[in-house]
Amino acid sequence: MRYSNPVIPGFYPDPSICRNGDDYYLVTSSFEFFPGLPLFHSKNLTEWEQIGHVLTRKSQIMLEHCQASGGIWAPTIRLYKGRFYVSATNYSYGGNFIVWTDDIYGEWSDPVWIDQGGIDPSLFFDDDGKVYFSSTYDLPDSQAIGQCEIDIATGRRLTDTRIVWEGSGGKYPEGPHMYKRGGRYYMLAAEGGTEYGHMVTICRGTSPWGPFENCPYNPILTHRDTKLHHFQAVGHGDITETGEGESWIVFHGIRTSQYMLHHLGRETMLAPLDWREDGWPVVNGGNIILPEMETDRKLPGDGQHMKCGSICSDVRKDVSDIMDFSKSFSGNRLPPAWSYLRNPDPALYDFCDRPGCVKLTGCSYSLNDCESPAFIGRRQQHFRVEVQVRADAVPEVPGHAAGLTVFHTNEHHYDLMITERNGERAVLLRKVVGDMQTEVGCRYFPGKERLYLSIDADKLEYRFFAGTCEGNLERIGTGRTQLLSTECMPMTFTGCFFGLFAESGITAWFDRFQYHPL
Ligand code: 6LW
Repeated sequence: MRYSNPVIPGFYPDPSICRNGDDYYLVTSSFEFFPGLPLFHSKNLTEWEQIGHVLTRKSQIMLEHCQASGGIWAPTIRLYKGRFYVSATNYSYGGNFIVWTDDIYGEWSDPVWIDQGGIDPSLFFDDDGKVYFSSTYDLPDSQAIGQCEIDIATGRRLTDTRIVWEGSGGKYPEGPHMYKRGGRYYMLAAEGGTEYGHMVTICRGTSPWGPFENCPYNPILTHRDTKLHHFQAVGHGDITETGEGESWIVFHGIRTSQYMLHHLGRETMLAPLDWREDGWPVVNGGNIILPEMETDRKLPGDGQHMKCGSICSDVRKDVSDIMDFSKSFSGNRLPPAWSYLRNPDPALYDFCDRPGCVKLTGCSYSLNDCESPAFIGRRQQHFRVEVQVRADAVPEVPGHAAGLTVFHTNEHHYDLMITERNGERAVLLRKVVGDMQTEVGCRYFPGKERLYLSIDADKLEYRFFAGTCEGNLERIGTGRTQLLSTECMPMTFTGCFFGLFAESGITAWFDRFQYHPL
């Protein structure tokens, strides 16, 4: 069979997977975006549909004032006796926690906080009923994997946290996941840092406490020595086994736009994993991971294909959608592919005011703040894509601004905005890069007519257009993808979004949002 990677394109990093019968579930990190921890479902491992989020209430996910790439890091999802558990870190508030649900389509519990430091917490349920909690463990000059036993009902630690593995020799051993196979305990980890030296390594022992022996074939997955036009930074994996006993590994990797730059975030990928006769795993037969994967295996679920929802994950498929906000929006929740920034103020959003529209009311926070401005966005999942929206916004004072943004962090975004200049309504492009801010391409659109705002993206550039006549928009300006790349930012782990925003008291109605990959 053939399939394409990434299986979930766009900013969906640190994937973790579990199986319930013929159904697979997968979660990824979400950082400062809300709701937290996107949750996906698949029957065949290659096509994923986002069915919701794990963290949907403020009582589960505190993100107030959190800096870019603070918030929710690196989850693990596991199923035990009919109950789904997710462990993750709130890097900004409270540290490591577990939530659970008995209904994967329903609400999850409030967090149970675990008294163990570090990041990337993981759960392992042993056959004897014991539950182990592992995460990173900070040493004065290095890092290791630490583990304790917990009471899963209360989250109470039953043992001290002990160092169980120092990794295979790479920096930052992290993302631990334990599995039991053939009576042996395997600990999988990420090493090398999440950048271009990233890798997946493994060790094993006869007790969950070790001692662990390093796999002689480590790293079992890395692209640190591959050519730069291939996927880079592959690592942070989690293994699942199909009902037929075949193993697969999900992990993340990046697609660079040009030499050593990426702006779409770390994306979820998939590869077959086989167990050698000596009991060690080999990923994709030892070959590199490619956009077009070919394996002699059958898809799980008899190749059953899924109907793709609004966030179809197959990069080759046309996922263009024209969004009717009032239809897609139900019970005060955004459609799953959409996010807010930090904990949203519900007073800034109205999905019922006008049919098909979302109404955003700007507040005193702008996209530059580590706050929750009026913003909703969806991830950029393709290099080449056209995005368009129609906006009804009439600014009254100079600070009023509303429009369409390419948003990576509060310090890195390009905003095509309707604002006021010299007493008239204008559209311009505001570019914010680090501590620099510039405005270009001011065009006047007096009156109150609705305006079309559009962005045309390729690997290297975003081109911004505006106008009153859909087929005839004026060019406002351009922005390089280079300056919205993760490599230009300090310690960030996210990717670009296309978003709608409002600032400073303006009211803006948006409709006919389109995301059209080319
Ligand atoms: C995550 C760590 C990592 O906690 O990046 O790639 C960190 N791996 O395991 C942020 O996603």
